[in-house]
Amino acid sequence: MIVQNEIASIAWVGMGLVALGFAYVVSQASKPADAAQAQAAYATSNRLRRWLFAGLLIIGIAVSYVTLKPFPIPPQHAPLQAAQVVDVVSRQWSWTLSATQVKAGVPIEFRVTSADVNHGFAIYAPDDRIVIQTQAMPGFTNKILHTFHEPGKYRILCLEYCGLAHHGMLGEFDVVAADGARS
Ligand SMILES: [Cu+2]
Repeated sequence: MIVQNEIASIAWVGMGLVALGFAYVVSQASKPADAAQAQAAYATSNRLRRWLFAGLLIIGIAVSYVTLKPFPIPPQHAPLQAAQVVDVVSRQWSWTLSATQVKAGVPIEFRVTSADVNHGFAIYAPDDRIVIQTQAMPGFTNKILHTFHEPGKYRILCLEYCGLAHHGMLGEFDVVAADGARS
């Protein structure tokens, strides 16, 4: 599920509310203070702050639970039993993949390592949205598991600065429909 656009909309609404709050404070700033009103406003803001804290705490716990339950990182020290395995070796400044064509609709295990320095292995969908990423580290093999649903040409970009030609460290592979035909 792609939720970036929804999150951006929520952020814009939140920023708008904050801006409205500022505008209200500025519009009220020149009015003389009234001791009784100030006391009442202080009590109200204290009450609101307690509710806000409780609300944010509950939302934070709920969002953490819902988003971390399908934890994206699979167990690293057990076989993953994925239908396809792609070994990925990174080096300054290229990616070597054991397969450049994978099937859509079945889980694929990427085993990612590095032959020299740390790199950032990131897969981008044809619409340039990041799909999944992990570190490529010398001496370690990091496993990630992903099921592609959209056939197409996927790109690999390095997400960790790794030297002079880091920006040119690109790779690509094809995701084909499960019956083997390109769609
Ligand atoms: Cu890099």
